[in-house]
Amino acid sequence: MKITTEKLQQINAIDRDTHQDQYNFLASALNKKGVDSNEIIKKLSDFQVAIPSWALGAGGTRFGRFSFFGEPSSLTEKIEDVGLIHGLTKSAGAVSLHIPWDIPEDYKAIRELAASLDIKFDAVNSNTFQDQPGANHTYKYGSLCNSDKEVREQAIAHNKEVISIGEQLGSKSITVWLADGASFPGQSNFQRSLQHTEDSLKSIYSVLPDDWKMFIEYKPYEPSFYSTVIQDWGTSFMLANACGEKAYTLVDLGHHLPNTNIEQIVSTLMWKGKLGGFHFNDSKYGDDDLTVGSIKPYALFLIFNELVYGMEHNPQNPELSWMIDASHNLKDPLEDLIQSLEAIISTYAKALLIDQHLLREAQLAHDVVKCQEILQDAYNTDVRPLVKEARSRMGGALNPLFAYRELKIREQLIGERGRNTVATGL
Ligand SMILES: [Mn+2]
Repeated sequence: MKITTEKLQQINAIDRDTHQDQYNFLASALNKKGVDSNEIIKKLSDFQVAIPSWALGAGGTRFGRFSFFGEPSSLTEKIEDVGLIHGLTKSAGAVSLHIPWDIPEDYKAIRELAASLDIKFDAVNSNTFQDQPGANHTYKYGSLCNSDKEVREQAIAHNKEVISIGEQLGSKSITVWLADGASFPGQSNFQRSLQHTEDSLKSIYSVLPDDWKMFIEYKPYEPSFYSTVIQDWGTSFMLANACGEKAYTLVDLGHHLPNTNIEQIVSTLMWKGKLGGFHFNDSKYGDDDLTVGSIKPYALFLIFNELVYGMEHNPQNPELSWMIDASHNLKDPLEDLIQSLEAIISTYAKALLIDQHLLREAQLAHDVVKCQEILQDAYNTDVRPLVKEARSRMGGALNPLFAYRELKIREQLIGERGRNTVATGL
């Protein structure tokens, strides 16, 4: 299905007057503080977040998976779903494919479909955390870190193939996340595992096209419960440096132990010019993959503060690759993604409102109270009219979730695809 401009405008008309009043009020209040709302709107409009192809169906837990009706059952349908989200939000202009779940059968047709929906191909993701049917070797005891050379070579060859698939789509980066690790003390030798991983990553890096980046993702535990080879940002940073200038660290919000100061990690990496990718989600306990902003919205704001600071002050750091990496077990995946996008753009808007000049003065004066006031003044601003205005100017929905339900998108998808379709993924 496709969303027609006419239908969307009819739905936007319901809230148009109220929105206009609220936007005028906020723009005027910001103007008095010396903030140009048009500049903020421009930045919000430019902020595009990739949707991973595995997030369009219902996810599961290790106990079970309950399908959501009308799930996309092919890569074409997945890209169409991203097109629906992008059509409403205007902030999901990219898709991140997972190989081998999403190998295109017809590259030209897939490229054309994505282009027609204004969707780019963001990072491609390799998968060495599962064994594929017919594979010669198992990843049960690790992939790039494995003590068996033949296993490592199979995993390296897969990553190289993922790069070549990405090249045919116009992708410019590969994300490597490894499940490699050990669940019991003594199971493996830390130094040998790390050495193998570094050598394997260097081999993958050696075929990376000049205009590509390699993102190395870290995670402290799970699926291994004693040690993970790439456990933290320091290990990822070290490996990225060993590979070369096109290799970067990727921060996934859920891949930290409780209470880790993620904003400080972000800041350090950007200062060193080594933050390449960023995965959004939220968590209460571990890698919970919950809707962005649903548990710790203030923590997200503090992270965005450092991202905004880095984007303005660290030209040594490249443009970041943004992606939502969440799993939807209970909600309609498309509604959940819309909620995540709303949280991301709103929090970005709040971070853009932080008066960095005043903050610096307060920091230099050691006025700790004022520093906190400056941050919380921005955080407590209701930025929703700014976000709505940005979306509306780009031709999106004033209220994407309301429009999604008014348009009866899920009902139409079930009508087209049937109730019992199942998307590939975990
Ligand atoms: Mn991730």
